[in-house]
Amino acid sequence: MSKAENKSANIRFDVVTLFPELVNSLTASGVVGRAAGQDLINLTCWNPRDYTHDRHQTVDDRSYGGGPGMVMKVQPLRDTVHDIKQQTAMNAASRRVIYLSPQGKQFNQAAAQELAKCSQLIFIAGRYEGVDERFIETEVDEEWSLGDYVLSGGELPAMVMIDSIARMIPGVLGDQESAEQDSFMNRLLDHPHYTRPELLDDLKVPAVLTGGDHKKIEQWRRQQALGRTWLRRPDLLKELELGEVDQVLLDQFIAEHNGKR
Ligand code: 21W
Repeated sequence: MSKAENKSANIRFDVVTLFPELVNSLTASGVVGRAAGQDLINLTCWNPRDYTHDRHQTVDDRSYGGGPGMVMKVQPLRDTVHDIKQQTAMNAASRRVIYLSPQGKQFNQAAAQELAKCSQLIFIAGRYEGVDERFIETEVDEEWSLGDYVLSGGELPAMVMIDSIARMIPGVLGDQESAEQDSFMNRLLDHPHYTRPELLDDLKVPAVLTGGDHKKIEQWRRQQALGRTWLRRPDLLKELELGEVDQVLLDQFIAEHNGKR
């Protein structure tokens, strides 16, 4: 077994944040809450303000070179990370220090899968204009972004990453939920879903779904998944090598749309 991999499946998330109550709310409900309750994951927040030594508990300072916006100081962040490593004493080979920032690589499902192999992830959530570059150089292993839109800090991105990574840990999802994990997930969009009533105003559930022919249903769902991906996310479809059956289903869908998106 590789030292760098988390085969015990258990994972701990440590989050360095000025807003621990915001991040801790992740464990109050839902899938992640249940996982924490079962000790499949551990989430612990660490406030860099607790690692300051001045009367005002200063964690930020003005930017060298001038301009508006404050920068997070190195010392409180560095002391926090060092204390986490000391107190938690996890195998350094299966531990990552992750800084959330708009300059990072864009997070996706493949990254979630890779990071779920670690046994400890230490997230640094920045506020203000971000952290002193020397903290990144000396303490950070990886820098991740959620995408090209502006947020107020790294807390929500850390929570998003923890949610998606926790779902990959065996036992976190129930049988019903984990059925979704296999097949083409994250390479193809999902098919439409319907529940009762069968007739809503003048809108009927597609007849194939109430007909009881499970082979037909499977085929219809597959075709809808392929068709919607063609309509809405041609970028995803371009990455796929479709099999013969899939190609026929998609060609039929496209023909029914007169070839137009
Ligand atoms: C946002 C800090 C923008 C600084 C360009 C040049 C973490 C984030 C964050 C934040 C600025 C993530 C500027 C997606 C995000 C985060 C806070 C820079 C001035 N822009 N993923 N100068 N989006 N954001 N503002 O915002 O900490 S991951």
